[in-house]
Amino acid sequence: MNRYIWSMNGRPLSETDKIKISGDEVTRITYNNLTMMHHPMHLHGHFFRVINKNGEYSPLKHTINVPPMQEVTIEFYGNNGDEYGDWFLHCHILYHMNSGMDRIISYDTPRDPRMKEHPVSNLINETDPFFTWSLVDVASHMASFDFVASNIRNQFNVSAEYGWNENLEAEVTYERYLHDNLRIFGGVNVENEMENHVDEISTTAIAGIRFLTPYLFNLDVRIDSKLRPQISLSREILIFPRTAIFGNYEYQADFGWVDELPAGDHFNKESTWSAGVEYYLSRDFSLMGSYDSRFGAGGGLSARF
Ligand SMILES: [Cu+2]
Repeated sequence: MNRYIWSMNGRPLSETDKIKISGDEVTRITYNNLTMMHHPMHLHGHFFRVINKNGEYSPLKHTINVPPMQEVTIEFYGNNGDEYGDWFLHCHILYHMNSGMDRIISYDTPRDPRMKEHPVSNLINETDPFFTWSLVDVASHMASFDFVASNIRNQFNVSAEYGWNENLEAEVTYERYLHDNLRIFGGVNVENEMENHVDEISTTAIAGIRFLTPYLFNLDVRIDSKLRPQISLSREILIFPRTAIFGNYEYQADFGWVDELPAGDHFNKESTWSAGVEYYLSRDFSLMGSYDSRFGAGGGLSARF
């Protein structure tokens, strides 16, 4: 599952200032839709002219659909100086609106005093909510749990995997989005020290970067508090309408900088990988089968909520 964010000029409402306009001038806005979806753009409190080939007979509208990869230009004149204060401009697909595809158009006049109870910050907060989602896998070889809470810039992750052969890994991280695809993270990782035994648990602090690469690979580069660098790469690909394959590869190097390595070793490595297939039964449930180098092979059920 992925985050869901919409913006205008690459910026969601919560990261912009008002667009200042003057009631004495014609304001012209050109929408360039570089997405593959329609965006019906609505401006509150105005009828604007849609500039098209009809010249003087250009239609007056309060909402104009901007089709994928099309350009639409509108203009308006502050209703001949009658308008003042702040006006909301937004995509009328409500889940685009709620995730940042909006602006506030503001005349160079005082705000309407009746709007005192409704500061702009309320509106902005409404377009930057936290969304949460979870995933539970229960299979013959392992069980896992993932939880994500995310708004535009911040994300909290909890994940845990337990193999019935007594292998465990759990992680809590906070991520900060620097860019759509790049974030820095820090947190805590818990893992069993010895293979197939959970009586010795190692807890480390971790920090690194996560990057969604071209072709949608999830790259995770990190170092832990025992100064062990680790890189991992994962990807899920939908190969049929309800069938996806997925894989994950993880490589950790240990140069013995903090914990001494056994018997005079100077270098230790640990690589783990998994690969599997998932069949979507419904929005909430999937059948899955996978092989994991720690847990072995098995199959089971995934639930999303
Ligand atoms: Cu939209």
